[in-house]
Amino acid sequence: MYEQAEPVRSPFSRPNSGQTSEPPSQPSHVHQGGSSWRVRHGNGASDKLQEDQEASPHTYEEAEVVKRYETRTSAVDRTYPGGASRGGLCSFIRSHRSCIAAGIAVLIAVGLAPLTFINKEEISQLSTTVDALKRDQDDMRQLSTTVDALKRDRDDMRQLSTTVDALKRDRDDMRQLSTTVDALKRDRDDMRQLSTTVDALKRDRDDMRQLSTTVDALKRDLGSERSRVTALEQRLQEQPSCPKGYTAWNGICYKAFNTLKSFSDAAVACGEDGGTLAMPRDAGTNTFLISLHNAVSEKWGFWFGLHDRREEGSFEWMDGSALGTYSSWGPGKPNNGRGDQHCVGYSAVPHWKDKWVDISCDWQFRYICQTVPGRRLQEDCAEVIIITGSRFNMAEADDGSPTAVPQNVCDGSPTAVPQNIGDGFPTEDLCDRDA
Ligand SMILES: [Ca+2]
Repeated sequence: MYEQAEPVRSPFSRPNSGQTSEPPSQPSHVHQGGSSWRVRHGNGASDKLQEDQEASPHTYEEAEVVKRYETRTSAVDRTYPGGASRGGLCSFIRSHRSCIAAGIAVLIAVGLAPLTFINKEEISQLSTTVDALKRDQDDMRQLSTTVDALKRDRDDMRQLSTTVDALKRDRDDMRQLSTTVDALKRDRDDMRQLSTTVDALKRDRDDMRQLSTTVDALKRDLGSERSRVTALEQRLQEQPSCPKGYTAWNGICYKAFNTLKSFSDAAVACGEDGGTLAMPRDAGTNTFLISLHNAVSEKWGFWFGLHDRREEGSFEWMDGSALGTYSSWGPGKPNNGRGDQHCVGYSAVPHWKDKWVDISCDWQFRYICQTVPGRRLQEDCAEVIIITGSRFNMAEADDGSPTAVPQNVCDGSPTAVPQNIGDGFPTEDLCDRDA
């Protein structure tokens, strides 16, 4: 039992224990100390034992050693019963000190030999264990370092995960933001198109305003034009028109008659229409008369109102005025051929076609008459009415309806002023020459 308890602490806590060779001291000291080490150290080490007693706690193994020692001392006491001869014992020990010491040394050597062997193995095993434990410790340290690093990595991973989550949220936010931006871009494009449309509508509105202004101006112009047209129509109705069959040219009415007459008879016929033979005093009128009579006949000549009946070579118009500077004589004309060519007309001969020629006044020619607008032909005058003392003729108006006209329009008299015809009534036919 001693060998089993001893190795637990001796190799490390007390490296020098067991190497002493001093004999044990008195059993009473050993017993009072309660430690196996005090047994081996003897009385000389009592002070040190006392320090060990105070410094080291009792252990189970030490208690066992003390118990065994007590057992031995009891046996010694029993070998020397009563202990009465303590002085004899001491003298015995002093006398046999060397022998006892030798015996104790032998005993110790015998007891420590296997212990030393066992301790070496145990030390070797413990050293191996310690090395293993040191390696384990190092491994643990490395493992701890690794764990710490892993913990840091884990923390980093957590932070990274947090960052990744934040980035994901940011990504989602960016996606939503991108979607919003796209929507805003579309809205912007729509706004631009809308703005363009609005601009176009504004231009259209401005155009409409201008158009409306133009329309208003045109309406005003139309109103004024209508008023002017109405006034012109009224003036036209008020202005006298040409007699039936006559055509107006520069305010004078002309007619080409497809009837053969001498110059004098033609002049009388024109007078019956309230006019005279035509008098082409200028080139325009002359051209108009040529077209007028050619429309009636291009194969015959036509009288017009020029003659030198009063004085040879002194041509004058029907109203007595001189020929003037304008003329349209044919080649070689006037030549007063045969000495009796005193009347003038348009020639139909190819050599003088539409030119003026002086010919005999007795020749049978067609003729052209002229009169003033408003004059009524006698055949159009139906009857005479007396209106407030004045004489009027009933005549045919332009639209064919009967109307009252001053008497002079029928006979060419210089009198007659139109009066109120509302209260007039027919009395007699003054267009009849007998009236
Ligand atoms: Ca003549």
